[in-house]
Amino acid sequence: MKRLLITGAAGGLGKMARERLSHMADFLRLSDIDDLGEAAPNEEIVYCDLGDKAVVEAMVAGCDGIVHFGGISIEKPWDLIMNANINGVFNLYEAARKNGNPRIIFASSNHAIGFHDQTTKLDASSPTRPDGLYGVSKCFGESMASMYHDKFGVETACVRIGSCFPEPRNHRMLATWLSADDFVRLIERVFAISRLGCPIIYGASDNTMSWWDNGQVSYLGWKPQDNGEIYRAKVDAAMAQPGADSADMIYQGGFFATDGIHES
Ligand code: NAI
Ligand code: 15L
Repeated sequence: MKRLLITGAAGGLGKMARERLSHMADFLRLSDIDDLGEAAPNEEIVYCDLGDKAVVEAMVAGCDGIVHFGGISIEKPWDLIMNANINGVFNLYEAARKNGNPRIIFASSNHAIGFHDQTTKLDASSPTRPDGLYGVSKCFGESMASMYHDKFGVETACVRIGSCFPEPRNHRMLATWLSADDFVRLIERVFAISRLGCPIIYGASDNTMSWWDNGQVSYLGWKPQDNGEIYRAKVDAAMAQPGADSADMIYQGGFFATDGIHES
């Protein structure tokens, strides 16, 4: 690619992508509302609130691919979610439609299906069961991606990311963990494959404990290689395993499922 856009580049995953994806394009265009520091010679920095349609269009112009990490990433008041994850996603897809249909990775979340219980195995056809307003916004993003694919041919990988941190932080994340290495391997496949379509992909490593089946996207050729299980002893030593009646042991989305509406 000539130019790959990374939104949310000041965030946790955006910083990882900034470090790890420079081999994929001549230029990385990095965008956020937060500080992005100095641009390296192969980087362009664009400050952009995703809720601002005109600025989003300028941000997307000239990009051949988009890794869309920008937005509200946990449960928050609705006005924040609406600006970044609802209006922002619409603005991004309109900008893509008007600028040559760059391929998109949409950072969806396990919280789109977080109300399913942990005994249920899900695949790409399973119904969504969002566990909060944030999860609802991710279902909206997946629907937006689907419509822009069917109607306008914009291709998107909707990645229902589990928990992408350096290590699993609790017992639930032994199942939901996605290593940065496995995520980078997935991003490489998404941009390498000739026909992507608009698949739903569960973003998890090859964890021994697993609730998700990626069989329907085997055509991507993505083979996660890491396994959260190697951290089990460390997690056990750091904290007691929650009781069987705890949200973290019942719902795939863990405590998000029992969290209330954040009014302010
Ligand atoms: P983060 O919260 O660290 O980064 C999100 C970035 O988006 C921040 O730098 C923030 O400034 C920016 N942002 C927020 N509102 C914005 C707006 N209105 N306009 C422009 N930029 C705005 O989140 P993280 O962990 O890096 O996640 C990245 C994406 O992946 C998010 O969309 C999140 O929902 C998704 N995700 C992440 C998971 C993880 O385990 N890290 C799990 C599931 C989904
Ligand atoms: C998410 O969607 C969040 O962005 C991230 O911060 C974690 O909470 C993750 O899900 C998770 O469920 O572990």
